[in-house]
Amino acid sequence: MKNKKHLAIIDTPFNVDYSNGNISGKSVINPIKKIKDLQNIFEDKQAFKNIDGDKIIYEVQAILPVEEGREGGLFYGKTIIHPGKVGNEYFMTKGHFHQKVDRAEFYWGIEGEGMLLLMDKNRNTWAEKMHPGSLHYINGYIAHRTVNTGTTKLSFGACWPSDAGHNYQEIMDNGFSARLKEIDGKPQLVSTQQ
Ligand code: M6P
Ligand code: ZN
Repeated sequence: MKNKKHLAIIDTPFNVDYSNGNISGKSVINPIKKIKDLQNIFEDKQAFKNIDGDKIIYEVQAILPVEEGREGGLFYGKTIIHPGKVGNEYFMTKGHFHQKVDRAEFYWGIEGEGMLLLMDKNRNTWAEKMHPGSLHYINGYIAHRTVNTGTTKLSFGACWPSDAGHNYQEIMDNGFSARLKEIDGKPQLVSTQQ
């Protein structure tokens, strides 16, 4: 039959549970980052060694409807960072610039309390508070890392262009210019610059 698709009503391909941001649907990928995947991310090397390498620090669910690197598409994700610290530094993501460095991204808070750490090309670093309902526009050229400063899991959503890519190397080599640590019982941004 001609024009069959034109009149079709089809099943919803993806669903989001708004109580916790969980994504379901075909081809949801679920990468997991354990402490052993996060070498050289945290400052306190001794505290890092004392944690079981298989301990899960964060988990991502993502829908990549087009091939990564292709121009014009959008990706959608949810990240859960478990609560905890390495020494006095909170659990956090690796953090990245985009490989196509001008590409932007939205993040939004779903569950828990945290901070979005942002750093520009001149290594100026600042943090935005994340909480359920917080919305964050991350401009191109800005490195971004999320930190769970609370005692429960931090969940947040993300939407980014399919050709953005991840540049982890810059952060692996030089880190951010500040770290989020618990000092006197509260989160504080501590400069790493001399
Ligand atoms: C968000 C998005 C993803 C990213 C993930 C984890 O869901 O920004 O692109 O992969 O957070 O962050 P990272 O890649 O820095 O570990
Ligand atoms: Zn990104």
